Amino acid sequence: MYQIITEDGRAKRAVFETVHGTVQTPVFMNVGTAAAIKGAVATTDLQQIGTQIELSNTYHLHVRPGDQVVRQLGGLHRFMVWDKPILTDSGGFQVFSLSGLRRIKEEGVYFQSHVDGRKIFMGPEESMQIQSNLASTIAMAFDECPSSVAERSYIENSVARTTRWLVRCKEEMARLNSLPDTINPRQMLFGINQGGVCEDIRIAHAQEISGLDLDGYAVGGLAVGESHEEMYQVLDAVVPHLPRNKPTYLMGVGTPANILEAVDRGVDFFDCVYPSRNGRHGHVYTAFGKLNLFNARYELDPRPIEEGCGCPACRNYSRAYIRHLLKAKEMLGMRLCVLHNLYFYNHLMEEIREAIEQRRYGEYKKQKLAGLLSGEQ
Ligand code: PRF
Ligand code: ZN
Repeated sequence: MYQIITEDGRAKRAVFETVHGTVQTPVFMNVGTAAAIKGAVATTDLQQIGTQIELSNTYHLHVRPGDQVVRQLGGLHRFMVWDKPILTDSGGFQVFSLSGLRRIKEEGVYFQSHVDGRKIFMGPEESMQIQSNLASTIAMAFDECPSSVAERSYIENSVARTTRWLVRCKEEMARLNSLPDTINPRQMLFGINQGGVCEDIRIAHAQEISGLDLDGYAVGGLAVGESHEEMYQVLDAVVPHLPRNKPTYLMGVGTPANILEAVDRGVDFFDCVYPSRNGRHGHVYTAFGKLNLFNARYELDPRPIEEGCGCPACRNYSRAYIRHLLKAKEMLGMRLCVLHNLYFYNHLMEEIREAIEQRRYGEYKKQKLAGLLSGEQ
């Protein structure tokens, strides 16, 4: 159940209730693709950095260790020891971004595993079955994310097929949820809007899928090479055509600035590899922009990554020490940077929620963006 608490312009502050607990939105989902947050971050760490919901991938877990293995161990929550909500992405996008050889047909996608090259078929039913075995809180519909340079005619055909796949996902999910041995019989399904940067296709698709009464709606196919301005224009056009009384999820986005702008356009769920990926490379977020801790200027810097930050890295360690760990390729260096970055994103969302509640989101966004762009300290 999704309930809006406060609206400020188009920004929404809401609560989303699931079988695994309540999510306060807007929220940033921490990415644990293969049932682990990269950078040696344990689920016990997530409790400390304010993570509300974790995201894993159908495709990766199907390939390794196999969704049947996860199912036999009681589902993803028990497997990775995380009792809060988990969203699983459907595999569609990962098939397109990871697998070299693939063939898209009406029934689904034929492709080769990026791990061992074995042939795999995945369609809407397979994706739902895998996600049901993983027993995530929220399953994503199986979609196609067309390339950012795809022709209009290709996008039209692709979006029409994604709609037919969505109907099949909904039917299969209902069937799986009614089976006696399903681990999470209350698994939810989010549909995914596609259409590249063609606003008319996007709007028509949004209107079509809004009628399916799903648990939430995602905007996919963005942040795949178009400009930030184009992405904001698509959000301006399409979000008003998605149900306002359901959560809206912008898939794979993005920078702190992208999130601030998207919240202002009515988005309430986000996920992105940036905080964990950047952290593994020693790039850390602050209110004044990103720092590269490999930079020589931090060699003797006794300050924490960010003054006043409550994360496990900043409460204990200096920039100089973390820089040393990174240079010495000590795993702890990466780990501390990832913990700081995830805390930064989770904390940003907390500030965003507070600003909406106090109906000062516009002013907050302006100030926050100015700080983020002000450059390295
Ligand atoms: N579809 C799915 N997952 C995704 C995307 C999509 O379009 C994107 C696009 N930014 C990220 N993750 N299923
Ligand atoms: Zn910190």
